Amino acid sequence: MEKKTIYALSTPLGRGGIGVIRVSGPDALDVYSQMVRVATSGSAKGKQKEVAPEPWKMRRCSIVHPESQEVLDEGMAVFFKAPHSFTAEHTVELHTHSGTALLSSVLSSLALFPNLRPAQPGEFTKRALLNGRLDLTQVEGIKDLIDAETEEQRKSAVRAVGGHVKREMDNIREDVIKCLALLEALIDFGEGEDLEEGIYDQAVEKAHGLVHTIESHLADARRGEIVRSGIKLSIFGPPNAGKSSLLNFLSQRDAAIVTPIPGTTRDILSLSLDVGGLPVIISDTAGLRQTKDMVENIGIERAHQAVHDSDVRLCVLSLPELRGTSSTIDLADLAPEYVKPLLSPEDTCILLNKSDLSQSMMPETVMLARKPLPFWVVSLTEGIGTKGFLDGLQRHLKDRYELGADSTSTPPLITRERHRTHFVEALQFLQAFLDTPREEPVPAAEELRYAAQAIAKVTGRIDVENVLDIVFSEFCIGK
Ligand SMILES: Nc1nc2c(ncn2[C@@H]2O[C@H](COP(=O)(O)OP(=O)(O)O)[C@@H](O)[C@H]2O)c(=O)[nH]1
Ligand SMILES: [Mg+2]
Repeated sequence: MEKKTIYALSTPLGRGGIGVIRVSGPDALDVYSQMVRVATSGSAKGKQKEVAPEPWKMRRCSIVHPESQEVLDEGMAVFFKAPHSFTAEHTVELHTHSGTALLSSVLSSLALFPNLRPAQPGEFTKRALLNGRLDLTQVEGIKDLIDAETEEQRKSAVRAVGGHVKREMDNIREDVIKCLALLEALIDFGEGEDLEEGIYDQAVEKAHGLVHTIESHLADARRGEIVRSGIKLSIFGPPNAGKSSLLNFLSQRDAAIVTPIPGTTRDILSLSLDVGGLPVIISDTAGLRQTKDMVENIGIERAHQAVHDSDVRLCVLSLPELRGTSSTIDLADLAPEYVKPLLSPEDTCILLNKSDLSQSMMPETVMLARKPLPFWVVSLTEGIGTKGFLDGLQRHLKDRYELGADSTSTPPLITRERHRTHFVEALQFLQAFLDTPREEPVPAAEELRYAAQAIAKVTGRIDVENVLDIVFSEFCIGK
């Protein structure tokens, strides 16, 4: 027989203040009755006994071995009665002190119960999903919340766990189904006889609105996905400009080798940093130049790839080596030839380094293809301008990626490629609906059904909708 009740240690294994062991399933109460002993006011001093648990109430107790009744630890226990638990099943939590031998004595006691088995990874959450307590976007949110390393990642995950994504997706899906309901009514009852005129037009209008909504969610520059996985920032430029010095400055340690010899950095060196709450993965790359050195050439090829793959390109140039005389630096003229192909006006910021060696006047604008680029002037070795640069970079990244810290920007809905794929799919079906001639309502309705299914895949809600219910609840059909 399949063992339906699962157990696992929910806190990290090892020494700590407390450890929490979770048991979920139909036999969870057995664990409570055999392993939890509570001192009651009526019992003799020091004498503890088995009591029926009061749901959702934490109790001070002894946790005992289910057979020998030997006390394993003094702790706490709580019983969550189905369906009001995380998994929607009966759940018992045993809170003990945390130590390896102690925890394994509790876990091996649980193994003695014939109907219990250890949980698989994520199985408690999987049950919560299967029992309808959470949808897929909330499950993903829980994982992201646990994995969150920066403030913005945490905020985004909390929104998903709280059902923000689910609600939004459900709304969109409901609108598609309303659209479908109009068509179904039309197919079943025929326009102009039992139904009012203009039903098809209503459906088309709704579908246009949906296309607009979905398109605006898709046009989010992948902000949500980027913050979830980390903003990829590549440092590139000619040799000896100070790229590796910059990486070391940002990471506040000597991660990269810095020497006056051009061509020192050959392979890509990446580090994860928290920049003002945003997760940033910074890569230092080999300096771009012409060389016969085979290893360096491979490094340069990798540098190109890294720059192309990055979300933000930070180009480091040596200020004294820029020959300009005016206060405007036009990179189309002045940037080194090997660097030019990697400068893209949308994604590039410029760091002008070695200001301590520069005699010329301070640049006021840095241009590329008539577009001003964000830029900063520093001396990394002398520590001049570095504070302004850090603040500026932080502001630049926040403007691009921050998730609704101020009330003007709405946080992006899409935080995963998976969501995007289904959204694009839904959009295509809606377009197909709009492209279907209105004389063919049956295939047109089919496209809408697919669109609704595509959105349902985001939340994992793929049950069959009773479209007729909506038809009857929303309009009055004949008499
Ligand atoms: N004078 C001066 N030298 C610097 C500055 N930043 C870096 N350097 C020096 O320039 C050389 C090359 O630096 P590195 O970071 O290895 O450059 P990379 O080749 O671009 O990675 C080293 O000798 C650094 O000490 C600066 O702001 N001023
Ligand atoms: Mg270097």
